[in-house]
Amino acid sequence: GVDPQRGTQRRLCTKGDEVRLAEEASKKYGNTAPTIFSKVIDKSIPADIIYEDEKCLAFRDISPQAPVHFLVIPRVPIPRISEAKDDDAGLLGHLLMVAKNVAKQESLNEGYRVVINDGKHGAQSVYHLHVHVLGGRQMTWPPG
Ligand code: TR5
Repeated sequence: GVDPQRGTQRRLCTKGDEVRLAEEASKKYGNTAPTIFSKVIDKSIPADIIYEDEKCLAFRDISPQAPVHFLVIPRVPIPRISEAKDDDAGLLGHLLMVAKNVAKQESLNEGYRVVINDGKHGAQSVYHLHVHVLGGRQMTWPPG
């Protein structure tokens, strides 16, 4: 016979991963407005993606501030580091591990800068958490 539950189940299971992740994130973080990075994730706009896995991706910054400048972003749209939850700890650790692995892949053997901008004073412009990795030149301190 026909299981009336089955149609619903199937529809849930066949929803795109990005849609499902966005739904989960909006439950967790409130109204998570999609940003340009959602389009990078779903590949509706082009980006120079240099690494991806089931939790995150890394792509070159469109306006590089150093010879090598890439961003590591989670697939779930956490808006900013200040809104991360305790159970995001594993994911945040993963982003840093990916940052250092991709830095090695990019031959940043003499070091690099890892930056997360948060909010207005942090000069954050895209409200989808991202880890900047900059290298290939001497950095200075303090940053502007
Ligand atoms: O200022 P925060 O920390 O929010 O950094 C946002 C970064 O995203 C900046 O370094 C921008 O240059 C970068 N950005 C912005 C866009 C973009 C991008 N990197 C790659 N691809 C991008 N596309 C397609 N569109 C953007 N608006």
